[in-house]
Amino acid sequence: MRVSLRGRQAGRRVDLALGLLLAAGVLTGTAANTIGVNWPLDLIQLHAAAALAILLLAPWKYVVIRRGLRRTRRRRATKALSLTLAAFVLITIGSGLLHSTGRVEFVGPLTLMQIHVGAAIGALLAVTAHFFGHAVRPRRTDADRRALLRLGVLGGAAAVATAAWDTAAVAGGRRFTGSVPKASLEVTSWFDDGVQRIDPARWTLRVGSVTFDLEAIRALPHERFTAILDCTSGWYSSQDWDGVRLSTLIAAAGLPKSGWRSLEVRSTTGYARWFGAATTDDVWLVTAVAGRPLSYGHGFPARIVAPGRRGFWWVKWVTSIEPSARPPWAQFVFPLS
Ligand code: HEM
Ligand SMILES: Nc1nc2c(c(=O)[nH]1)N[C@H]1C(S)=C(S)[C@@H](COP(=O)(O)O)O[C@H]1N2
Ligand SMILES: [Mo]
Repeated sequence: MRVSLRGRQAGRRVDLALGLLLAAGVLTGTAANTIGVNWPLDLIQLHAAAALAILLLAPWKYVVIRRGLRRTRRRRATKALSLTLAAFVLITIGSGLLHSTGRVEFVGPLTLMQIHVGAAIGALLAVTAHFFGHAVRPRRTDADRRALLRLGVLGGAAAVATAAWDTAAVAGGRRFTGSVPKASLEVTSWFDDGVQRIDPARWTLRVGSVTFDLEAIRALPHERFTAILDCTSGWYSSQDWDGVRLSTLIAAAGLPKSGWRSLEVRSTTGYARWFGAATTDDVWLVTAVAGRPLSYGHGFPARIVAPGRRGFWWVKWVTSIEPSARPPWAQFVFPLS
């Protein structure tokens, strides 16, 4: 009796720790995939440490799961859900570790990162359902000294495991975002935008009340600069771009200096992002990469280059740039289309 009670208590604590680690994985993963500038703290290493701590706890969880599966009282649906959850978590961690080696990028039609994030979302849904089945409520006694000591040991072991993984297996040249380097850009869409083959003679760009054709845009003062496109699908590439600062563009269009909070940059596909009024010096409308006009796939005739921001900000096939009353934070972190 006493033994089983203690066993169950331990199982509860393992579940609690696993739940927190999973949440930490989702938070650090999402942050690493949103943020384009380096932080003093390495998000991908924290992310890896959370995942490796889950693996370190797995043997204990395995014992708990086996006991649960043997219990005939427990409903089939509950058991199926537990196994689904375990599968999602293992796929998430496995695909993350595999991607970090830089050896595999695609599995069939999907990128490894799509599988990674998809499985993580699956795990999140399963853990929510699981929680409604049997909620783990933290108790004050969970945080006794021995438990905290164990947590410290787990943290230390996870840090050692992360450092070991980093030196033994991780691909060279990775950015702080976890992305691996590529010599040239890869034609990429956020979701399902197809490549647009725009006729340069018919393309126009609307900026406020002024409409530019391609010749007028090319006549604006261009600068050459280097910037890294870092896609959330897990690669990055440094390129030389020729473009016009948005501040120059809106001055040429005679846009009023105030009365708007962001520039709504929209693609012919409907894809849009809002750039804060204070950032127009650091965001570019570019017409060429590596000294040559953009190809159709990379946004011909004009696209955004936003140094320090992730690829999903770099709107391709731009056809309108309009002042907007929307503050830039009032958009979803990731594009919705
Ligand atoms: C929406 C949620 C998540 C996002 C957006 C995300 C994103 C990322 C990114 C950007 C990387 C870097 C790619 C690379 O290492 O090459 C990564 C790696 C990784 N992820 Fe996630 N992740 C998420 C959830 C999770 C969860 C829940 C776990 C674990 C339970 C996990 C485990 C890992 C592991 C083990 C790596 C490899 C870390 C390394 O050694 O570099 N991820 N993830
Ligand atoms: N119109 C439009 N622009 C877009 C996207 C999109 O789906 N539609 N995807 C973005 C994403 S996620 C990335 S990483 C870059 C990829 O640019 P590339 O195809 O030139 O490599 O374009 C961005 N611009
Ligand atoms: Mo991307």
